[in-house]
Amino acid sequence: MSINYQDRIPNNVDLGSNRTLQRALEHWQPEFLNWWQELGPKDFQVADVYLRTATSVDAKGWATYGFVRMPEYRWGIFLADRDPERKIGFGDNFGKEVWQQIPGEHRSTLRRLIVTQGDTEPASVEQQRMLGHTAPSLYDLRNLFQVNVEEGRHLWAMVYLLHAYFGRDGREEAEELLERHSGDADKPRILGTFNEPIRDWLSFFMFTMFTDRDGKFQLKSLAESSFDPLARTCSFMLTEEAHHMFVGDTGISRVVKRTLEVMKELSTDDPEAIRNAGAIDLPTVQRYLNFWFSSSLDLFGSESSSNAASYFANGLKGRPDEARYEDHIALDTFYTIDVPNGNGSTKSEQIPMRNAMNDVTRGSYVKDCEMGVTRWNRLIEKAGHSFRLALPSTRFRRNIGTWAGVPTDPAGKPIPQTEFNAKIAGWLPSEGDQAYILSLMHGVYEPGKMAAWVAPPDRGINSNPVEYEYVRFQ
Ligand code: BYC
Repeated sequence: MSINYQDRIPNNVDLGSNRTLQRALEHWQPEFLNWWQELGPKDFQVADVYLRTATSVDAKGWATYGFVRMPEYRWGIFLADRDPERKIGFGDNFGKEVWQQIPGEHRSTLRRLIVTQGDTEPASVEQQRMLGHTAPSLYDLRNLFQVNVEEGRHLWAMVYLLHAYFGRDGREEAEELLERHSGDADKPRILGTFNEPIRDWLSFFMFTMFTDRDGKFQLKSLAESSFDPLARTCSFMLTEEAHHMFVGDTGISRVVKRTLEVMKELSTDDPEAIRNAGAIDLPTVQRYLNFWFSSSLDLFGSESSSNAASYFANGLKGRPDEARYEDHIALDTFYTIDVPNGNGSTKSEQIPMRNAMNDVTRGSYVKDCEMGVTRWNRLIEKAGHSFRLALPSTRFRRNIGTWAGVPTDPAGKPIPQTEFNAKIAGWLPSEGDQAYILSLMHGVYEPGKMAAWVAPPDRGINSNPVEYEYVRFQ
């Protein structure tokens, strides 16, 4: 169904035909806007920002670009078109009709999954709210705001499901999504990474590279759900998510590129000299990468998870790209995980495949992250340097799962706690690193100008030049 922009809430779900639901969402809308004003991007609400807005949900041509003030962005409800032939793709009900309504026995579990997904969206906006003050260029400022408004829309996507399918409980959950806040001592966001502060743009690029990529894999898993409205909304969210990861991936590439230019100019790889020239030395990039990648690994949950097994059995949450697997039942198969053996080394353990679904998804995620690292390393190699960026092991610095609290080095080798305590400061951004990175953060708002620590992008947005005035201040 085409998108209706005449309604107060743009939608392609024929919202006008369900007055009760429409009224409930229209009641939530001002609460969302209040939240946006209070905890959304600070101080840029009257700027005209060159943003894309969804105009249709098909793969091509869904976006239209134009100058919009963020509070006037048309947040709405967009689901990918319904496939009337779609069948359940995995688990105990494989091959049966997908559900247009929620079976009573799965109500609370699905609600929990939708709330957890929904909670991350406003959380990320809250985490990033101060970054506009220190954007390295207008191009980057615009990208930040694009990411922010789309995360706001992803919140709408989950709130629509809560209102439309979960009655009063759903409406209460929708309110609470605006009451928990990132880093709040009393009412924090649900998942760990979404309570970490993002004070600088290197962290923002790491977050959009690694944490938004968790979003990609979780949304892919939910796009397989037997609950068809959830699957359809996640399919469309994925098309928006791609740009967020692009911002992170190319952001880190641009940091590396600039550092390599400075290394060439100065003929040195000495971090001190590189910092004196206002760029970010590669070991510091590695420490930020270690922090955000390891935190994001926790977002996949435990290696062995009875929650994951029951999500899969009941058809609530599948594997990303489930169709690529041969066996969609996964009942009599096993999966091997490495676990600590308690003596400073590891042993293999076989667990039922269904219990391993979190780790299967994490494995696909790690491969996807590796492609980015390979691209960055190619730049370093081409510049003639032997330094290589690397993903730390999935055992390193974990807080959730089999390796939670187990001291290992970045390569995943178990080490004594005392050694870990002595070395961890060198593996993660130190206070000195953070102070240095923060010292580089200054807003650069002249069209085409870039901060000295980051190279310009290869191209602008929507065929516009990099020098385009992507944000116009009043
Ligand atoms: N922090 O069996 P377990 C995105 C909890 S990002 C805190 O190990 P399960 C985005 C877990 O909730 C994608 N708690 O794991 C990115 C459970 O608690 P309950 C967000 C954690 O349940 C950037 C307990 O530990 N979407 O979209 O199999 C910008 C034991 O759970 C953590 C989703 O996450 C953690 N890291 O899987 C904007 C999809 N990890 O229930 C947006 C929906 C686990 O016993 N969520 N726990 O109280 C899920 O599918 C699952 O909840 C998880 C965990 C994959 C997160």
